[in-house]
Amino acid sequence: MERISGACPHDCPDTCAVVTGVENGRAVQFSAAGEHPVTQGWLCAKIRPYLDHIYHPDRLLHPLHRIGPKGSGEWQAISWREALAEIGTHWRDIITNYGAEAILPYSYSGTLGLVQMGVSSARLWNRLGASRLERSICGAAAESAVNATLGVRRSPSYEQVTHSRLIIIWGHNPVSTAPHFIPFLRKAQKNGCKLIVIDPRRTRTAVGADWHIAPKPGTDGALALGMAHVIVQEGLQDEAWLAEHTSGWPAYRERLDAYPPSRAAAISGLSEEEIVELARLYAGVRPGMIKIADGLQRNLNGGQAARAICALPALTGQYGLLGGGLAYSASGALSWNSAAVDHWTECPPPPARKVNMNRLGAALLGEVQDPPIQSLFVFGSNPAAIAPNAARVVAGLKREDLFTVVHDLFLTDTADYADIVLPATSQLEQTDLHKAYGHTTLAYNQQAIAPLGEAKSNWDVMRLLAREMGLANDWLQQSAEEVISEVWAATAAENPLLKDISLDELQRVGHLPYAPADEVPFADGVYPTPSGKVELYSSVLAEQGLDPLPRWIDQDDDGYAGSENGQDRFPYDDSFSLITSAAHHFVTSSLANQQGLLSREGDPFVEVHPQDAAGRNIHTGDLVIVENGRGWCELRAVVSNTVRPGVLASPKGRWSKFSGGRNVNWTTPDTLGDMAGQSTFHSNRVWLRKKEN
Ligand SMILES: Nc1nc2c(c(=O)[nH]1)N[C@H]1C(S)=C(S)[C@@H](COP(=O)(O)OP(=O)(O)OC[C@H]3O[C@@H](n4cnc5c(=O)[nH]c(N)nc54)[C@H](O)[C@@H]3O)O[C@H]1N2
Ligand SMILES: Nc1nc2c(c(=O)[nH]1)N[C@H]1C(S)=C(S)[C@@H](COP(=O)(O)OP(=O)(O)OC[C@H]3O[C@@H](n4cnc5c(=O)[nH]c(N)nc54)[C@H](O)[C@@H]3O)O[C@H]1N2
Ligand SMILES: [Mo]
Repeated sequence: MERISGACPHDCPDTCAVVTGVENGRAVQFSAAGEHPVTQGWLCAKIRPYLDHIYHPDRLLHPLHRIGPKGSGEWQAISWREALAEIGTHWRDIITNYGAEAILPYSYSGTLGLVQMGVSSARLWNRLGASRLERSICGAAAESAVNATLGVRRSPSYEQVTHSRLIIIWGHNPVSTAPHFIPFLRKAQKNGCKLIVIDPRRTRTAVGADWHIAPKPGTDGALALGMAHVIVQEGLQDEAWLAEHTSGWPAYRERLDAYPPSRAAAISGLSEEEIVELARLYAGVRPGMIKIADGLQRNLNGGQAARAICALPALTGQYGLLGGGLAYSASGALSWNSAAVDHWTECPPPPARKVNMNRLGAALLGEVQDPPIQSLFVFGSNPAAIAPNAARVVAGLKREDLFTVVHDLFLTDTADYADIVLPATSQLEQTDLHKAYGHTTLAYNQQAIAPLGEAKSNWDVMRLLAREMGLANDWLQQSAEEVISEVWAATAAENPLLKDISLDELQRVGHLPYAPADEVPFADGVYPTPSGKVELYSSVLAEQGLDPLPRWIDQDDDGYAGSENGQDRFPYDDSFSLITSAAHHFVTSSLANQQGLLSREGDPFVEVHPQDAAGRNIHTGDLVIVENGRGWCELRAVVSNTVRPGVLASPKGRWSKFSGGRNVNWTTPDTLGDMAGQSTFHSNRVWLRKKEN
C-alpha cells in the first residue's frame, strides 16, 4: 500500500495533515498524519469516514446539460468539449452585449487550498474582467475589527492555552468547529484554568465550562463595554500598559460612561451581578485568554462587538502575554505574495466592480445593474443552501435569461438550477498547498488517486476556460505544481518566515511549521496599525466613516421591511431570535449529504426553550414552522433548556432538497452588518408555531 500525505481542505481552523493509503489506484485507508502539532494523530467525527465522501454513490462523474425547466432535475450527460464550447458561446455573447462584468464567479470555502481556492478565484476572472465577489459571508466584520485594532490577525498557538489561568470562549464552539483545540483546553483545565463560555446556546463547548453565560444574541458589544465599565470603575485597568501600548484610551474611557452594568444587563438579558463578577474575574486572573471565532459577529452589531472584545486584553495589559491576549485567527501570520496569486498587474481590465456575496438573490433580481448579471459560475460553494434569504437566491437562480454553470462534486441545491453542471475532483484527486487560519503549520496535499470519472479540479477548469476564451497568458496554463512553486518563490523572496523551510522538504514530509509554537503574538509590542499601537480609537474606521470607538446600537431584523410576502399575522413581542450555528457533523453544507453523518445529526431540528414550547403546545419531535417576512421552513422541535427563552437555535448546512424543500436560510436576512459588508445570519427574528396536521 502506498501512503500519500495530504491536507484536510475543509473550512476549519485546524487544517489537519492526513495520510491516504492507496492500493491499486483506490484509496483504502484515510487517517491522521503523525507528529502534527495540531492534528496530533486523530481526526474529527466529520473527516474520519472521508472515504464515504470520496466514493459517495452520488458523486458527479460527467458534465451535465439541463434539458427540462430550471430546477426540474432533468439532465443529459455531455462531453467536456461540448460543455466548454457552450460556456464559451454564452460568455462571448454576454461580453459583446453587456461586458465581462455581467459574468459573476461565486466561490467560497468548499476547499481552502492556495491553488483550488485562492488562485482559482482570482487569475482567470481578473484577466477576463468579470465582476469580483465581495467575500463577506463568514468573518469579514471581525477581520476588519481585529485588523483595525491590532493591525494584523495573529493568534496564540493552541498549545499556549495550557499557560492560561482563565479562558473566556466567547461566541465560539470549538468542540464542533475547532476540535483539535479541545485536548489543549482540557489540559489547561486540568492545570486549574477556569473556563467561561459566553453563548446564547448551551453548546457542546459550554457543557464543559465552569461558568456558562447566555446573553441574548447580538448583545456582546454591550456586554464587553459593560465589563470594561466595571473594570475602569473599580480601577482594575493596567494604566501603564494603556499609556505605553494604546492610542485613544481617554476617548474610549469616556465612551464607557454610556455602558454602566445596569444598561449592559438590560440589553444582554444578564443580571448586573453576572456582569460585575465576570469583569472582576477577567481583570483579576492573569493570564486570561479570550477566544473568539466568527459566529459571534454574524449580526448587525458584529464588527463593533469584536472591537469591544478586542479592547479587553488591552485594558488589562494582556496582549503579548503568554497565556493571555486574544485568540482569533492566525491568517495574518503569513500572507502569500498577492501578485503571484492573482497576476493583477498583467490583467488589462481594471479591477471590476464588487458584488456582495450576501446579496446574491438581490443582485440576480436587479439590485446590480449596468450591467446586470447575465451569467453565474459557481464553484466550491452552494449558495442556494448557504446564502441568506434563500427564497430570493432561488428566485434569482430561476431567471430564464441567467446562464448558470455549477462546478461541484455533487448535484447540490444550487446545481439543481444550473444550465451546465461540471464534475469536480475531491481533495484526494488534486494537488494543493494549505495554510491554516488556526495555526502556523503548512500542509502539502499530494494527489493520491486519479480523478473519478471525468471530474476535474477547479484550477484545471480555469485553464480550460482560459483556453476557450482565447486568453493566452502562460500563468493561466501552469500546472498546480507550477502555480505553487511560483507563489512559494515570490513569498519566500519577501518573507523571512519561509527562509528556513523549502517547498521540496514540505512536499516530502507533508507538513512543516513556519513559526515556532511558543511564539507569543505581540510580545514585541509591535502593532502594525497607523499609530503603531493598539487602537482603542481606530483611525482606520474613522476614515471609513464608521464609529471609531466600540459601541452597541439597537438593531434587529424581522424580514418584514421590504419583503415580498410580509404579512402582519403575528405581533413582534411574540417573535424569537433564531441563531443558526455550525452543525457538529457537517462543514456548512459540505458532507451534509453523507448518510452516516446525516443519521448521527438526525432530522433538521430547532431547539426551543420549554417555556416557549409549552405556550404553543410543542413537544420534542413535533414538526414546527419557523417563519418571517422572508420565508419559512419546517423543522423538528427539540424542547430543551439549551437555549434561553426567546431564542431558537437550528444548525446551518442542511440541504433544502433533503429538508422538505427549504432550510433555515429561507428565513435569514440578507441585510449587511456594521462593517465590511458582513452577513447577519444571526440578526434574525422569526415566529414559531406547531405545524397543523
Ligand atoms: N463542525 C463544523 N465545524 C465548522 C463549521 C461547520 O459548519 N461545522 N463551519 C466552519 C466555518 S465556515 C466557520 S466560519 C467556523 C465558525 O466557528 P464558530 O464561530 O465557532 O461557529 P458558529 O457555530 O458559527 O458560532 C459559534 C457560536 O456562536 C454562538 N452565537 C451566535 N450568535 C451569538 C451572539 O450574538 N453572541 C454570542 N456570544 N454567541 C453567539 C452560537 O450559538 C455558536 O455556538 O467553523 C468552521 N468549522
Ligand atoms: N444560516 C447560516 N448560514 C450560513 C452560516 C451561518 O452561520 N448560518 N455561515 C456561513 C459561513 S461562515 C460560511 S463560510 C458559508 C460556507 O458556505 P460554502 O462556502 O458554500 O461552503 P459549503 O456549504 O461547505 O459548500 C461548499 C461546496 O463546495 C463543494 N466543493 C468542495 N470541494 C470542492 C472543489 O475542490 N471544487 C469544487 N468546484 N467544489 C468543491 C462542496 O461539494 C460543496 O457543495 O456558509 C454560510 N452560511
Ligand atoms: Mo465560515
